[in-house]
Amino acid sequence: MPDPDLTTPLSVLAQSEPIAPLVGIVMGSDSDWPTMEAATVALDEFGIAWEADVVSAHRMPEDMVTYGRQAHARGLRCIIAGAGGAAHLPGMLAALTPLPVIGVPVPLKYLDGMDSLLSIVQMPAGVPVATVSIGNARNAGLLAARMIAAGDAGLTQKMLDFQASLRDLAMAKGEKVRL
Ligand code: RP5
Repeated sequence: MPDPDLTTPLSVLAQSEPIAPLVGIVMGSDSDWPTMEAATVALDEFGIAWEADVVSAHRMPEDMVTYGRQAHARGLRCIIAGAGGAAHLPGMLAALTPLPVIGVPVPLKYLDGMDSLLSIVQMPAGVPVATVSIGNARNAGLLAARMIAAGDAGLTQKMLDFQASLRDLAMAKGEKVRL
């Protein structure tokens, strides 16, 4: 049961329906939101409650520490963290929380997101971040859904149905090129 003193996040940029969020989505800047929003779409498809906010590792380090320290006690089950450039947010949160952290490398104007990718993926042993491909916040949302679905028969069935729909889609694409 989450501590009632810790049930309110620092602030909220956006959130799903007002029930206790299971997934916390944070990003270094509101300029990351157009990329990160795809995670919320994926979570909505599975009916998983989320919250989203800007928690910058470099511009608001103390708030980042508070977010990371409180996330578990607030009832979150997973954190999705996106950042661009020198993208330290996912790794720092992984150091602060026992929750699984999924990192989203946000592509910026220069270097095509390779800087973000390498900043997030090269974590030292002992502090894991599950890094998705550059800009792929949808996969971050789907991976979070799989984590939440583990041990939940209803959500697992939804994931199986979703995977079957991917096969149907791929088969339909094949029809277009098959003789
Ligand atoms: C990073 O710096 C943020 O995650 C963002 O991707 C990037 C640029 O931020 P803004 O200058 O647009 O606020 O920390």
